[in-house]
Amino acid sequence: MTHPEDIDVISLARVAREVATEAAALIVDERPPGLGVMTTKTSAVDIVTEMDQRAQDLLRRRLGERRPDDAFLGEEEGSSDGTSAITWVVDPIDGTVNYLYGIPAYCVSVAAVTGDPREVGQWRPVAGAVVNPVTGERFHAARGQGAYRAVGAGEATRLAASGASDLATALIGTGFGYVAPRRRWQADVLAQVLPAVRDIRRMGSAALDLCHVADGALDGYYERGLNPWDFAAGWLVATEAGALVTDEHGGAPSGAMIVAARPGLHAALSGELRSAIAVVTPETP
Ligand code: LIP
Repeated sequence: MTHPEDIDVISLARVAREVATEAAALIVDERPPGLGVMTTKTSAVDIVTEMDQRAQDLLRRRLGERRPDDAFLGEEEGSSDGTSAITWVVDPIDGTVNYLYGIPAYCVSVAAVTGDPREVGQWRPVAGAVVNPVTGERFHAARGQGAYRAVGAGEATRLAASGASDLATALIGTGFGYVAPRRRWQADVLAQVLPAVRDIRRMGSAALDLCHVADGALDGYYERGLNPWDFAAGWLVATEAGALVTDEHGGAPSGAMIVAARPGLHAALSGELRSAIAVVTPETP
């Protein structure tokens, strides 16, 4: 098995950038007129369009061509094991509801990770890219090499997360799940957090939320309910831009909670979340 220090993270980041950019072009250029919902998953509002599947099929084909020994884990059907140290964790369209409604806040997220992305705390991203085809923003990072954003044909610029440390003047991103008990709990937590911060932004894509922590458009972000493909690439982009990305106790980020901000604000936001979670009605299954 390849040791993590022997992994060529710069090459992996180039692959992530190139395949994410190709898939991002596909979902815009080949979007059919009258695009509708192809199927649903956890609820009637947890939707999949034909372009989610087509984009994932393209990502899987390209990654199979360029990295045949690696494993693949995608949001939609069709994951596979590998023989190398790398698993590609992809969200073919993060922000699917925004995509369906034509709201310009959706992206393709591609990450190369070591470890098992199905096991909390047992994996980490080593390279990743997040591409918003509407704005032309291409966020990318390789472990230990910094985080960058390029727009259109422009040069990539290095990113640095916001230096905000005061929660009361911090702009915080978050998101909501697809089933009522989870949304009720999220609303209860939000009711505690909202008075303690500058304001909240709910943009509808975790990958873009994390990239906007990296570029300073958000001071911080938190959300419960994410899957590895929602945050794998954004986790690395935010980390390489100087943010701390953990759960609210400082452990590995997971579906239970992800908190992202520079260390000072991260501590204040995590404390606020722990206090809020302690007083709200526990989430019912
Ligand atoms: C989305 C996440 C977002 C969350 C949405 C949804 P999807 O992922 O990126 O943060 O709030 O409810 O889960 O479903 O568009 O890939």
